[in-house]
Amino acid sequence: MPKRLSEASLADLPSAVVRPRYDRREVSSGIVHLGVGAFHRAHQAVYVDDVLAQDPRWGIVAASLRSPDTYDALEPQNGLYTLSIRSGEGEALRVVGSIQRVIVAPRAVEDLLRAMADPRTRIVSLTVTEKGYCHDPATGTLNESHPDIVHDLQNPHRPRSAPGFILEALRRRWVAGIAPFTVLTCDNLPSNGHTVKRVLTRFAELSDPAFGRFVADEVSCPSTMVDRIVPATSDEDRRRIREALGVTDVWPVVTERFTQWIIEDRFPQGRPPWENAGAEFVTDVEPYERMKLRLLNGSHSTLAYLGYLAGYETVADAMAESAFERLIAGLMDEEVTPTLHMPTGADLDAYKYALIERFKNPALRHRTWQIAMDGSQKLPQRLLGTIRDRLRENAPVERLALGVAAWMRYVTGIDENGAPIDVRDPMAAHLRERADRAGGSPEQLAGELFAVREIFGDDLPNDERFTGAVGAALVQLYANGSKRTVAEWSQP
Ligand code: CS2
Repeated sequence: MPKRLSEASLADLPSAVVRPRYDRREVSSGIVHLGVGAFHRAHQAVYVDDVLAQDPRWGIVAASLRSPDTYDALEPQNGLYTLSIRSGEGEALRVVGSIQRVIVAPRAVEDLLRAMADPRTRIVSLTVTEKGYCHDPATGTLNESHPDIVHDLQNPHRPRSAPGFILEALRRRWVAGIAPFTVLTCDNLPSNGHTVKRVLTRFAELSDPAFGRFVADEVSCPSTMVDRIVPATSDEDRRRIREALGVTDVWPVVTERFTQWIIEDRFPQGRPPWENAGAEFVTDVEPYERMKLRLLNGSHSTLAYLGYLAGYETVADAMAESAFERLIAGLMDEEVTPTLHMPTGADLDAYKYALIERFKNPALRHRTWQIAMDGSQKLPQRLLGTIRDRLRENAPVERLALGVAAWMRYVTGIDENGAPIDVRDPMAAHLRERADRAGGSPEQLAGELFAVREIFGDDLPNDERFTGAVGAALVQLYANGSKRTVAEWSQP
């Protein structure tokens, strides 16, 4: 049995493996991160790792809001883990050292709150996925009846939700006269900084209007655009990486070479020099966010639902099919691009070209099922916002509507062969109930699902150009299946 990756075994690694170029004992923690999943470990934690040699005050205390899995993996490894960068050309390995400590929030609430309230903590960042904001996806406002929000308002000292932890820590700082930390969201939400600020301000107001004013006036929530494709780690990845390292890393993360981070430069308490690690600081992130959400994530979700239904396990498998590639290229060029208004200098053609190549990366096994998760939280910013903009111009929305229709078929929980689909979504049970009421009729299914206001709002269900396009696509998906539908839609 090989040794475990740790401080003690770092010296045993093959020389090609990059490792921290700073003394970890000198590092202090300036960031508390909520949601220590694979994405954070392949993205922000690497940008931090890149600058700790220049400024050691920005180490990360990382918290899992639910499961102890990451703690169990990283604690015996002194927080160290391997980043694998894979493409068709091979694999490069690097050990990342920026995570100093992992906290499992549910069993160490006070420990986490203390770390967040500590004056040395100047940034609290988050990757808690869309649903972690406890908001209404269609409007971006706090869902005041969300069970975690109801709980956290009643038990502010024992929060469960990310907003609940942030507000209790901010309240402690407010009472103690310590300046608030910057709240840095790194999730794929539209105007993510504004959304988190809106959610936090409303939540604070509900507990105490004076505190609400403090949050509104004093807490900075810069928006960010984050981008790196990070599929879930597989056992095969673990095995391959163990062999290459000669030591065991229980939870390495695997990603692509591409990485991008665009951030609004609003950090009243200071920030790491992330520009030296390739991050871009701008005054307005929104055009970049919209570009990424609509082109990358919109295509991803479309590929996930159509690809899953067509029997493709991964994005690369679906994209190896020329009809899928043509559909996605058409979606991006004809239906999404006209809705984007980029600052001068942004090269959309190069971005889209690179995206197609990234989706085709044969070394990343990014499962369609993984991306299909939480569609109720993703559809509004990935497809529906684009559809609204197109309808305003009276422009066609066919391919976008096909993506929505594929989602509808997917959330019925039954695939094209009658086998069950493991639908993971906070609204899964509700969607399934509606699907069951439709009794297998695509027309009724569309009607049932359009009525879900949290996703489609009040406008889209009343727009026949939208309902007609989705309905027609759904009828075709039921009649011909996903593979044939995509082939027919993307004839050269
Ligand atoms: C994906 C994203 O799982 C998903 O929904 O679309 O995680 C995607 O890989 C990232 O946003 C890429 O930056």
